[in-house]
Amino acid sequence: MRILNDNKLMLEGDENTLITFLGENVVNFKIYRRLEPKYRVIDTESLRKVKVYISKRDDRIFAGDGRINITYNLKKRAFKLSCNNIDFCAHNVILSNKKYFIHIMWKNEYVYGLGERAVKFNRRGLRLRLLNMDPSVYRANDDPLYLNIPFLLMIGENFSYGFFLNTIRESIFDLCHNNDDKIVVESHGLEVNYYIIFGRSPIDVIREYTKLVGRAPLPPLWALGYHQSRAPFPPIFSIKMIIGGYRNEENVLKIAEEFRKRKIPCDVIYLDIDYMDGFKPFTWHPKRFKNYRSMLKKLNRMGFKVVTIIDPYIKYEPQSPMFRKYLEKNFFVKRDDKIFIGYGWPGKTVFPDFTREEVREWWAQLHKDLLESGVSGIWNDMNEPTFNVRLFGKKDLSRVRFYAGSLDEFRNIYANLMAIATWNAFKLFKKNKRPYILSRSGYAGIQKYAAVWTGDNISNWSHLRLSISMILSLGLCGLPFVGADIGGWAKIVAKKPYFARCTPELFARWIQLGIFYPLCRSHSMIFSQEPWVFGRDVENIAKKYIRLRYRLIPYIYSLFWEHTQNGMPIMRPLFLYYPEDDRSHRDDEFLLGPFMLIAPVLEKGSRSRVVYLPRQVWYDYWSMKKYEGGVISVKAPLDTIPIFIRSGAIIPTQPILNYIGERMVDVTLEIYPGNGSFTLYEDDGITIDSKYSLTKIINYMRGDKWNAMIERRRGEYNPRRKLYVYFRGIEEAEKILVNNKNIRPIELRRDGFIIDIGDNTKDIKINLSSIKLLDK
Ligand code: MIG
Repeated sequence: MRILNDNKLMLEGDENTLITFLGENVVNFKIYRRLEPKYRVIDTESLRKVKVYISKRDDRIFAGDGRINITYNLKKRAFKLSCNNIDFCAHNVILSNKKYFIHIMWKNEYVYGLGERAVKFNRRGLRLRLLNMDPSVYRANDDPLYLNIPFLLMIGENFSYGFFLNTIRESIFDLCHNNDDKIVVESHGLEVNYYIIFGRSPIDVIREYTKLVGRAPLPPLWALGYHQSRAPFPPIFSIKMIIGGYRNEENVLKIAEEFRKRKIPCDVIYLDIDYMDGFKPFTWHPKRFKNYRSMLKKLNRMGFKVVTIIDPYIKYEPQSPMFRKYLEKNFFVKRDDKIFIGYGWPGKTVFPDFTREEVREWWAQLHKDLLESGVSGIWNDMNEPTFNVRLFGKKDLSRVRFYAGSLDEFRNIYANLMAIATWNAFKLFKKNKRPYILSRSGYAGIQKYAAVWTGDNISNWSHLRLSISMILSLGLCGLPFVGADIGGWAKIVAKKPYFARCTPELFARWIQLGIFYPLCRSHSMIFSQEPWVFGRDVENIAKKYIRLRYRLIPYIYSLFWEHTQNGMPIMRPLFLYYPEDDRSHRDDEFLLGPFMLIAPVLEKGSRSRVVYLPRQVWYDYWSMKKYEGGVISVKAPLDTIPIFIRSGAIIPTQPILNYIGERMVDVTLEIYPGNGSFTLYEDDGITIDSKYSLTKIINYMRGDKWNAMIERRRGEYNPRRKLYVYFRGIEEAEKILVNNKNIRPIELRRDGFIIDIGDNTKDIKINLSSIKLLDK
């Protein structure tokens, strides 16, 4: 072994081993007979470089940077990694039959990750294949699905570590399935390339992992509002038959008006495949959407954004000169040397070959009219890619290939490449406005370009529950902006035939959970799932919760900013904060940001819930009842989802709006007894290079004194709002001092009071003395 330069080691032999130490506890291993750069997801060396030492004793080589140390056993050809004197990873690598096998010792209980999966949250005991596929409606345990990510997050007894397989190719992860103490990763090709990330806590691992693969940029603020969508019946039998969907201009406008009339906040309306002419992307139906421009204008004026679906399809039209031109340019996926013709919604279809840059540029250009006439977002579906939508008749996909290589080698990255093309379209036609792209498929890194949703779920209770672990897992894998179709999408499940219409009760439970999804979208096939279709009671429940979502926007937006800083997801499993607490390893509860614990009701007919609260003080959001942690049981009538607030929480809120940006609004900081801190992020919410402002808030209690410090706003953006502070959980305070001046609350509430602190162009110190907390 020799040192190549400061942070690289090389071990030559039958296989070459190149080890690169990257800042903050990250090590990259490249073991190869032949380097295969085109199959890597990332080629980053951008992390802080460190200096490594190396020494040899007997048949052992020791190397490291002083923090992470590697011992290589020459005889056994095995690596041992330790950090801060914790031995955290022992593994070896074997090449066999043009595949590399990485054997990792893992005796501990918890293994998370691998992206979007409908299997159990803790993956221990499973063997999983990573290849993007369209399951066309999935059920629990179907695997794989649309979106795979070769990242594992492992939680040990006093440490965590991450494993990222740096390949776009198919891989198989055996997670203690064949062997109880071993994870075996099977990777195709003559190079195996992986990163090992050490962390004291899982939060450290996520931070470093997302530094490698990239983080999601801030979304446009409106995308954090409520989204409404509906799908037509898939036109499998005849393209003339379409039912459901928002199938004409009047329909779309009607839906929009209903939201405003009923005062249910909503920002986004989706147009599914039936807005097009014969389902051809980049067309509008000449009759049903004849005046689409004026429709878009009206909607925009009412405060709605419109998102249109775009599938990776071009209808096979050999008679069209345009089509022939692109055919000649080799813009489409091939089979052997001929163009590959599959079936999409337009019928016979060809598929853009996004592995070519010219194709991505051409595809971006195709968005001109959509984006210039008032469409605000693009929804990419069928991008696994799905080559055949016919019910009967399989297409032979062997020998289908891209310019860059075979279908199997490149399909995992197809959706990312399509999203990049779409991202370029926004750059061209929306200039400095933030893109909004929603993608079904994807791979590591998709978060840099698109939000994702969990595809064709089913309107039943098991999918309500499944949505939690699916979104949590995507969050751990670096995708913060994720949602599941609220209410469930599929109504007919063909594989084991049954109907699954969303019931009023299920919708009520789903919407009260769904407002905490980072992406809050109701979508369904054929049957309406707008908040008012399930009767008065459920409409009121939906309204209550969608309004709560809008009240929480400043908090949620700040969490998206936090993701840009440290990679943290918006929706978080409890174990991120309490990794050593076995009972925090669960998927029937989760945290929204650091402060809100949500315990949804997941069973039909149930009107109460058993909740686990990690050891510390929590407040029931609704009643302000105090808990010290442990297992509790709470009432949960149909209009109530149990929510608990961590002591010391600081939650910035705003008034209810019909849509984001409707008017300027003030911000109220809801502060709970205890110690905590939070940073409020604000900007214009729309432009990529917006100026921004940061406000740090610190909350602390000492004896009968409660203090809060709202620091001077930093940054160049002037949010032009006032700040209020709502102290919750307090009965009275003898004195309220704001920067040493006595003031009075502007409003008294049952469970606290609100004070006006104006603006924070200067530091603001609030001192409450001789306080009496609510005693519940
Ligand atoms: O199966 O465009 O996941 O959200 O409504 C049909 C029609 C194809 C699948 C998507 C779904 C969408 C539907 N599409």
